[in-house]
Amino acid sequence: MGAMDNTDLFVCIDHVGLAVPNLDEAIKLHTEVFGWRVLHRETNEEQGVEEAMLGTGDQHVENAQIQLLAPLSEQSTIGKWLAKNGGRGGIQQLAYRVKDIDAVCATLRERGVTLLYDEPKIGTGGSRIQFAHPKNTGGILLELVEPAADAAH
Ligand code: V0V
Repeated sequence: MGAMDNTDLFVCIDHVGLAVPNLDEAIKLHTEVFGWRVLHRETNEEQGVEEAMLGTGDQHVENAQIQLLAPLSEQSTIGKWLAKNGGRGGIQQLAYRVKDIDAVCATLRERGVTLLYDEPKIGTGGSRIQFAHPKNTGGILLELVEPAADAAH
């Protein structure tokens, strides 16, 4: 598969992922104080998270979302991240939306980026997700998201 043009790589910022110790408390803060709305909530056993996607009241196709990520166990990725960060919440990941995750992954691999999984895994709302290790990205955990075909965006 040939490399893509840079303009074809990312559609927009899909979401910013916040690690939180307690999902209900975090939802309360972000809805009651900051005015976000809960768009979707689910448990993803494979990723070890209970998560909620938050959007603005007037959500358009390319509005970024906030993803609240609470750990299912202390050994999960988010559990370990929280332990390393003093148990407090914080920004854990930045997620870019893509149209064709397989093509984007192939291009990034050609450019020397280390991706975590051989094949994309299932993310929120039936999306396909992949991550680039922070060592290749200037210290940020980058996620790629290809929304499910029937998703609103
Ligand atoms: C670790 N490091 C980070 C980081 N986590 N840097 C920036 N952002 C993060 N979130 C750095 C850490 O400071 C170390 O740097 C190095 O990476 C190794 O750290 P570690 O504590 O040993 O961490 P690991 O290697 O156990 O885990 C790091 C990886 C892990 C990236 C492998 O977080 C991972 O598998 N992430 C992908 C899956 C994920 O995040 N799932 C939860 C969200 P130094 O000290 O070596 O310089 S699920 C989700 O997003 C869903 C469902 C969705 O979007 O739909």
